Parts: sequence; structure tokens; C-alpha cells
Amino acid sequence: MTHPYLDIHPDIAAVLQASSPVVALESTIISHGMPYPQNVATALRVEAEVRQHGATPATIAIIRGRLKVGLSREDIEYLGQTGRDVVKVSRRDIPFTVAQAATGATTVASTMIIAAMAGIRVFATGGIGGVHRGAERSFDISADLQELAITPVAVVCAGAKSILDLGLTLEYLETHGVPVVGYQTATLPAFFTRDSDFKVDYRLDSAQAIAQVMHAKWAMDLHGGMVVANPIPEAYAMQRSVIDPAIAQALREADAQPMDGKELTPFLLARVNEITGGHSLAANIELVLNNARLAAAIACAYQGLTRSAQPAG
Ligand code: PSU
Ligand code: MN
Repeated sequence: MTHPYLDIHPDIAAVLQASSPVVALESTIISHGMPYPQNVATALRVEAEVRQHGATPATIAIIRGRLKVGLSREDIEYLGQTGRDVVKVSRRDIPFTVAQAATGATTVASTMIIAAMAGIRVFATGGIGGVHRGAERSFDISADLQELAITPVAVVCAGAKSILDLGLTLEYLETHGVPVVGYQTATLPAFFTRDSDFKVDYRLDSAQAIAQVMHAKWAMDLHGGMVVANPIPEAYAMQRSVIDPAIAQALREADAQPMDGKELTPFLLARVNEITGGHSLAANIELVLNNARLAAAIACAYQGLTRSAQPAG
């Protein structure tokens, strides 16, 4: 749990020491996933939601070269205000950001790495990266998927946005032995919508059942993570007839201009937000809060299981 490059906020360190539940949260969703100032407000609300549901939130980023588990309000405000000008840090970028004492927002992949270093097993976000449409030509496959293959953290998300090729994303995860669990659903949710044309691997209906699978997986040293796909609450779900054309338009625009690998996802996220106006942003915020609640419940259940598995004394 200690590491020369790692700064765990003292409150979170105490909670981890006591084997109490902690939920990791990422920071690229703040800088690159939502516009300011809603991104900052949402980040703070998500932390509060985790707390209200019995776990301690740990928002993760790299601040002046330190791997931070638990951000200050100023850190969150800085990441939100600087937005897409903040460096987006995935696995590849971590050593450079650290060596150069720079500040960067962590993606799902790099947040998983830092969470695992700190001993945190549950992580809540909005959507994960995946295999992009046209990947057979572009080779654009998010490093998030490879991270899920090797790093032992359960990622609670609302599925993946259909800016991605959902079928190929599932195939990739299957190849790498990453289970995709549907929470109270047998179909893969597609972020803004509760379902898609694809099935999840397993449907589980309670946080306890999900925690039992995590516990079994890691007790057997089956390395790697898990995707827990949690559909957006019915009241905030969008119509496919609204969101699909917006995504199609954003993809056409992306096709028409040269773009660096890591710029594509932030571009698509921002354009979909702009094209659909406030509607998709409101949906986005609600699904993240919903994931924070489920992640907190899973973290509580998981800690209960690890405690009872420890020998008394
Ligand atoms: N999908 C979203 N919102 C996000 C992201 C993805 O709906 O904020 C962010 C996450 O941080 C994710 C990253 O890890 O984008 C994936 O980027 P890439 O496709 O370049 O790997
Ligand atoms: Mn990519």
C-alpha cells in the first residue's frame, strides 16, 4: 500500500488500513468527459454519493508528478477548469508524467493501475474505452481493455458508448478473459440507453453476488479485472432515435479531420454533448451517480467477504 510515487490521502489511508470500503474514481471524466463547470460539480456530487452509500471516495489523478489517491477541491477545480488542455494519462504516459513532475488526468486504465497500487478493488466511472468503429483499419483499441485484462479492479460503468464497436469490444474482452456482468440486466447497456443489441456474459442481481464473484476470482489468483455494466436509470435514459444520429454525426466529423489517437475519444464525447445539448449531459451525470451508488454497495459487500475470510485474531 505504500509506494515511493504514491500519495494516499491520510483519511483514505486510514480507511484502507481498517479494511473498510473505498471506491476509486477517475479524473479524465472530469477534464475530458464533461464541460466546465458541470464536470467539477459532478465530481464533487459523485464523491458525496459514494459517502452517502457507506464507502469512502478516492478520486485519482497525477498532480505535479505524484500519484494522488484522493484529490483536494483545488485539484478537482484545476482539472475541470483546464479541461482538454490537461494531459490525458493512460498506462503509457504514467512514467513521463511522474518523471517530469507534471499534472495529468487519469483514464480508466491508469486509474485502475493506481487504485490497485493503493489496494482499492472497486472503481466507478461513466463509460469505459473500447474497440473503436473501423478498428480493423485504424487499430484504435483503448488501453482500458488491456488493463482490464491484467489489473485486479472491478469497474462499474454504464456499458460503453456506441461511439465504439460494442460487438468487437465484447469479443476483445472475452479473448482476454474479462467477464462482463450485467447488473439486473442480461443485455449490455450502451451508456445513454439501457440496452443494446448485445448480451452480457452474466446477469447478477445484487451487489453481494457481484462481490462473491470478485472474491472468488482473486482468491484463485485469476488476474485482471471485471466490467460491471449498470444501466442508466429509466427516468434519464435517452431514445435511440435521439442519440444514434448524434453519434453518427460526431463520427462523420471525426472522419473528416486528421486526429491523433488519444484525441478521438475526447472529441467524440464533446461533440455528442454539443449536438444533443443539455439532454445527454444530464443523462451522463445521472448515470455516473447511479454507478457510484452501486460501486459503494459492491465495495461494502466485498470488504465484508474479505473480512470474514481472514482468520480470526
Ligand atoms: N467514455 C466516456 N467518458 C469518458 C471516457 C470514455 O463515456 O470520460 C474517458 C475515460 O477516461 C476512458 C477514456 O478511460 O476516455 C478512454 O480513452 P481512449 O479511448 O483514448 O482510450
Ligand atoms: Mn484510442
